[in-house]
Amino acid sequence: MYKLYGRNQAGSMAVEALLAACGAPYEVIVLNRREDGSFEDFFHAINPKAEVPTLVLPDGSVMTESAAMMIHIAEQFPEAGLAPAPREAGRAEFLRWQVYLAAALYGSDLRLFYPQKFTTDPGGADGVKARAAETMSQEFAIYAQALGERRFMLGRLTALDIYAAMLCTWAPDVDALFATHPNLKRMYDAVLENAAVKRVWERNGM
Ligand SMILES: N[C@@H](CCC(=O)N[C@@H](CS)C(=O)NCC(=O)O)C(=O)O
Repeated sequence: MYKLYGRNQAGSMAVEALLAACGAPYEVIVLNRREDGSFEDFFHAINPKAEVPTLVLPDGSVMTESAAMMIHIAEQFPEAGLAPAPREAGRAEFLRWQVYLAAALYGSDLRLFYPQKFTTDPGGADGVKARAAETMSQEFAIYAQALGERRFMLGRLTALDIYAAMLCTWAPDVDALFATHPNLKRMYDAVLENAAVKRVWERNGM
């Protein structure tokens, strides 16, 4: 049984959706923040960075980093076909974009939503936020250009598209994002055609 620590609509949403789409046995522990914004003490003991998603694997070991989880889970359930196998065509592209989304776009999202964490200057948060929004639009544009006319980045639904769909929901103006990049909207809608993903989106209050 996988145990996923998450928060609704946060980075755990894509991991939860992938577990569901793979038919994996899992439970979700939805964390709430304390008044000061921090998570409860017990969670710090599981993940010293106290970030969601945090995944406890069936063998009891703890995994952090959402991109690694997406790759690992998809590999554990090859019959679900949600990632190309290591020697299959598209594997390099899969890894490239999965890491790109996590390192670039997720990073920009964090700077946008938690700007104060990225500066020691008490008046610096607005600048961090403004630059993060600019960077994020460039990063979405690069992803959209690579997607081109395809419904899914690799031609069929993979973990990558589920993760990309989650990131779209974090854009400061989702309607504007989709108006600028209709192919991202097409990809997003196609991801949500998966019944398991849709159920998880709904459970997350989307
Ligand atoms: N690199 C990590 C980033 C995880 C992360 O920063 N998650 C955010 C929510 S999306 C978080 O838990 N931040 C701390 C907080 O909310 O207090 C990953 O990809 O899993």
